[in-house]
Amino acid sequence: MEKQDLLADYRTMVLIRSFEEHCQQQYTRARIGGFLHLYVGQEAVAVGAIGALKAQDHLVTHYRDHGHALARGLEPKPLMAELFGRSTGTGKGKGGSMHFADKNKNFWGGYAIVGAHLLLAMGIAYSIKYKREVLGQADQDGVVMCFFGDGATNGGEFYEAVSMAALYKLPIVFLCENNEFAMGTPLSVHTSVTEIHKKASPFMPGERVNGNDVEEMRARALYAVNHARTEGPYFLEAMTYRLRGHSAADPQMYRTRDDINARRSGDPIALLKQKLIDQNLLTEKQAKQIEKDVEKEMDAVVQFAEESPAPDLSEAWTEIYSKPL
Ligand SMILES: Cc1ncc(C[n+]2csc(CCOP(=O)(O)OP(=O)(O)O)c2C)c(N)n1
Repeated sequence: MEKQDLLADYRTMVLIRSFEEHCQQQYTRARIGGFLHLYVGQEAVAVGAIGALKAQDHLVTHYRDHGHALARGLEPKPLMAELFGRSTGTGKGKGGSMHFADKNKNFWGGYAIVGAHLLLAMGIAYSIKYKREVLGQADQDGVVMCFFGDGATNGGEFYEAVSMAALYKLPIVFLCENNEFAMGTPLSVHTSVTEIHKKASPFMPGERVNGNDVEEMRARALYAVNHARTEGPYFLEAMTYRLRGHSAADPQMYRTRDDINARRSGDPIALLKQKLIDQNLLTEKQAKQIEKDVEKEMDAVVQFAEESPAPDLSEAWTEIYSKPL
């Protein structure tokens, strides 16, 4: 990777971390309500993998979607406004944390039902192939990247999605973020096959990658995306660790503070910072400046959300169905 790319990735990861920290603060102040699943500790997965996509590619994800949205280039201000339930939000304040989306970025959400979105992603991949091969639309060369957690691979939809994607050789990358927990249940307790990529191995090629290393993540995602575009589905299992609770309301009785502290050595932002410093691409002073700049940006982001108006009452029944009742 070029110097500029790694530094840009570093900044995006710091931005995601800061966005999440501000979400936590605003949740505590009751400015944000409902469920809030933070992405702290997993930033390198989104930044590495989504950076491998082109504009015509598609992104589908689950409820832990803030990092994915920011890595896809959605602006932090309308995202924060969405969390505040304001009319300037990406979904006019009607979707909230679990339903970030932006059709201009081919970012289709943000789904709350564990595993169900794998089938939606597979359906988008099917439509791309159908348009290209049956309707003769040669410009249809997009790839779908679908994010989900390790827990999601225990549901039937997972097998339906990988099976059909393989059958039709669909242009899709299945990206499992193995953060070692499904809510409070550790990996070894919720699944008999803990090397998650092996669950998909009868259907498609795949591999386990270090999801805390943004460079490795980008390199393997580029390979996976190219494979999906030219040959068919590919499976990536990104090993990472969730440094916060499952949601903002999780008392984390299933692990100790010492358990979490022991895993801070794998913090993807600290790892990338050290790598950049070792390679003389960044100094401590420049790193501090990046953090300061991001903090300043976030203050403006929160202010924008705070000052934005609530949706008009007349909006309560609009945009619920694609064809209004
Ligand atoms: C069908 C369904 N069952 C249960 C839930 C409740 N639930 C929300 S998140 C979650 C755990 C999912 O864990 P994982 O797929 O590993 O993703 P992570 O939260 O770790 O990112 C569960 C059981 C749900 N939202 N949908």
